[in-house]
Amino acid sequence: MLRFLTSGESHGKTLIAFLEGLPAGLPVSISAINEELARRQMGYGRSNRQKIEKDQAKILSGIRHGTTTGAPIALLVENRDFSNWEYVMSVEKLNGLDEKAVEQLEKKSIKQFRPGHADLAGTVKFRHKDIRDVLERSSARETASRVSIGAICEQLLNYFQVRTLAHVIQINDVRASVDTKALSFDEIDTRARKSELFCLDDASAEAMKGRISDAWQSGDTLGGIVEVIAEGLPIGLGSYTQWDRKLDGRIAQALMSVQAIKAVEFGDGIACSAGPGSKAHDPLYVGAQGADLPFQRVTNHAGGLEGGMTNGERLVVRAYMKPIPTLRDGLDSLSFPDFQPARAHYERSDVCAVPAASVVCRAMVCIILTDALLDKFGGDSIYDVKANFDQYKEYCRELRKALAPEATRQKKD
Ligand code: EPS
Repeated sequence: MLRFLTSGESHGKTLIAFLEGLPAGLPVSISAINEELARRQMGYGRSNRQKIEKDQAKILSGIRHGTTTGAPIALLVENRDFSNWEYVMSVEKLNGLDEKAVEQLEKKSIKQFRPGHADLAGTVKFRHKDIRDVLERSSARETASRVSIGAICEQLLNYFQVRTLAHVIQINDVRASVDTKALSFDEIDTRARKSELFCLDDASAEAMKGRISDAWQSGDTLGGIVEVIAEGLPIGLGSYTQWDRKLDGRIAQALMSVQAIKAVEFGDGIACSAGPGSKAHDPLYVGAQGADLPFQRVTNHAGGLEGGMTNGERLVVRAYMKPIPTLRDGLDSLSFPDFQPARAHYERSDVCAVPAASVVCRAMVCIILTDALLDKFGGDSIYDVKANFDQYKEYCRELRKALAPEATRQKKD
């Protein structure tokens, strides 16, 4: 079983992450991790915090000479902003405060809840005396840890020719007018990587930027939709045999755990719920000789998952992000600890973090897919995993070979 944990506060000294359960012998590129961290910091509409941070993962254990050892991996990402928060985030009890410390503590104290954030429930639940104890850990800054872990997992997936990408399909009410079903993996990936907003359609991206500028002017924030795609997945990752082994459920949980994600959709799940069964499912036909799988699909409404398992088609999952709840003018709220009417607290914040969320969502999908792949093919060494994987691929090819050549039928439109 793959396990990972993160630790760290938004303005504390560092973010920490642990990853346990990778096989030994996987080559890991640190620069590939740092490239993903840099992408997470991109996107039009981010706060000035991103000018301070230059996220880099420092691997502390579990990798030697560029290769996993099978031991737990520990890594850290420094918060450069910590130098401005030394007193506020001090681990030691503060005694005999000087003027600078008193000023910093007063300036950074939070006395009003932000509706939509974890502030209210978190403060009550943990009986905190300071809302900051909630804000610091509930902040999306923590996603830098997840992206680091996801970027390591992605390298395991790539080892097995499984590729993943993410792109932005909507910001506010502007939807990219691109049908990704008609595009190859490489086309989608290349176009997303060229765009400042990771959006495939330049005209929509310009309109999205306009919406973000307007929101910034008016002190508002914007949400949107991101799509994660995975290709090259073997058939049968996940399982139908128990509720918590279902891969769609596990991916949905992982995506819903990303800050501000409020809904998840696989394939054409939402549209299909309004139509008949005859239009909702994906007819099968026999694939060409030499193909990895004997079965092909006319459509992919299921988004690559049936019965909680991969079915060999492209995995397509969308995550819906609400607008960030930290608003410049604040909503009507209550003060703490006296619960009097007050405007919500405002602290420097992003106007729109949808592009960043696409990087985080891809990382989460990579983590869950890696776990599912190791669950099916796992071994202590990458060579054991590869042997199991290759043997299963061969079994799938044999299924096709057993069919008469004339069994191949043309794909219907
Ligand atoms: C966040 C609030 C802001 C964001 C932060 C997430 O923090 P700050 O007040 O320090 O600017 O910038 O995101 C990051 C720091 C990051 O690296 O993504 C929140 O409340 O979730």
